[in-house]
Amino acid sequence: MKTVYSADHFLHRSPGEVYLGEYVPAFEKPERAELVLARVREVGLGEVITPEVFPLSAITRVHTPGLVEFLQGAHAQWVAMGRTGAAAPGTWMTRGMRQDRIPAGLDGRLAYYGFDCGTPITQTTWTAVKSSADVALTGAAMLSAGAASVFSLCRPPGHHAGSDHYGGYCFLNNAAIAAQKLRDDGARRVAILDIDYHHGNGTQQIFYTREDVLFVSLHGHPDEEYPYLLGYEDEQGAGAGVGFNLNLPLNWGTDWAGWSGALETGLARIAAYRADAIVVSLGVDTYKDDPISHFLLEHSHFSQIGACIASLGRPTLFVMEGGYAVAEIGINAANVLTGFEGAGCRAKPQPV
Ligand code: SP5
Ligand code: ZN
Repeated sequence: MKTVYSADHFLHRSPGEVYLGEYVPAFEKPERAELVLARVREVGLGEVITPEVFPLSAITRVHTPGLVEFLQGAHAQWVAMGRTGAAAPGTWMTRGMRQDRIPAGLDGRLAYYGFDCGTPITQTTWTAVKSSADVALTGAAMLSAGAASVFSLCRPPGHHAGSDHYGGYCFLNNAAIAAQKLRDDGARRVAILDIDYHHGNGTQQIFYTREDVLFVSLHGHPDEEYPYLLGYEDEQGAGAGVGFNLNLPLNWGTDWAGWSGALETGLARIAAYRADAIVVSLGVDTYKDDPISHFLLEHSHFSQIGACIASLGRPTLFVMEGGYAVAEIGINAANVLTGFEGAGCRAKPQPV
């Protein structure tokens, strides 16, 4: 399996975030991608290639031009107002406020487009964000050209970014952009399997009314876990998309027994859907020692996850998302990929 990677990811480095009431070093940091890349090389997964550059029109297939222009220009406007540091919101849109009018000023647009303050925009963030989307798009193009599997080593991650909002360390939704590219290249049905610890609220929102992209997500229960307010089991899609959104929320303390049971349910849904291609939002923050998460998966379980996904027998694009146990992120991510290549799933989903 080839890996797509861009060193431009270094151009996004969050100065820090508020965690449990304290300002702490950012969990989402450049070392993450470097350690995944090092492990990919160590296990001999395959060639590592740099991405092609795609036009913004590939991004605005799933994001509003307003969000894209905002992300591109926000930091320059921040500096023009005489400010230093990174651009971040201090207030947010909520119930009873105008949702139909985008404020002209920068702070208003931060409040409109952003949904947390852990996703700061620095002077060079946009270049990193664009390269991450290009890493995903290049992987999708390789799949369209006949590759059986590709690993898009995206950073920053993407699955919390919706059509017109960003947050959760995510600015553009790399997996959604890739899924749309696969559709535009001719795949009739695309399934997105999101195994990051957090609910992929952005991906769900982007495809919620569509039947051509199935969204299946295993994640911390929204009653107790970020991003909250989305990811409940009764969210099954709307309009033409009814039945094409499957949330499998799991409680804190979920171990392999509980998690793998949900994976089996999710894979069976994808098999029944007869997807032409699969995009995996690959977060490894389900690991037992992840500093911000509460599931209990171990190294060997990540290999089994890869093998189970392989049993679907479909072209598969892996898109890197979260994972903050940095010392072990390479082992966990690469185990999914080598598990996929080696196969050997114990609980095979039954294709219909
Ligand atoms: C891509 C991705 O994994 N984004 C995750 C963003 C999570 N940011 C907020 C972290 C808040 C942690 N919640 C506190 C739980 C206390 N144990
Ligand atoms: Zn996550």
